[in-house]
Amino acid sequence: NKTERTLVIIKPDAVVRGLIGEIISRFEKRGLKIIGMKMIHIDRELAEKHYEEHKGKPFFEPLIDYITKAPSVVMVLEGRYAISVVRKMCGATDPKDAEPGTIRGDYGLDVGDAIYNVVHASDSEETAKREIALYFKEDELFEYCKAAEWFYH
Ligand code: YYY
Ligand code: MG
Repeated sequence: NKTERTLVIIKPDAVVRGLIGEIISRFEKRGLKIIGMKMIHIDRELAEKHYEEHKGKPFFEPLIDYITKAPSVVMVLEGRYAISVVRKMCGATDPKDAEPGTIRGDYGLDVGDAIYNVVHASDSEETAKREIALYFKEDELFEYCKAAEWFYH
């Protein structure tokens, strides 16, 4: 049993398509706890930091254009093995390869210059730590008990 925190971004394509509620709802129903959440318009500086591992790749500039094109909703989710569980819920990077039942497999398909794929999720403990710190200050993350926790503990 391991409790983890992970960063999720509801990307600009999902925001402008009106999918914020749908996506948040999936994570809530799965049992993940939202411990931080806000809407931000990611600027180029932050986008380049976030995606620094992809700097120099052919899709880097289109990716930065995409993620800065409209506001995003960023959130920190906490739960049992949250990092791998949330990655699985998001599905394969290219929506055409994502299984139905995943967020990308249910809501993505069209792509722009870059792969417009609805959501981002941290892929390891190390990246989760780095990405959470990129978007949230300590006092923007909250500890609270969900109503059902008495049942399990
Ligand atoms: O972690 P994940 O988002 O699933 O994929 P990454 O390989 O880290 O790539 C980050 C981001 O870059 C991806 O969500 C879409 C975009 N991208 C792209 O536009 N074209 C590619 N060939 C690979 C990735
Ligand atoms: Mg990645």
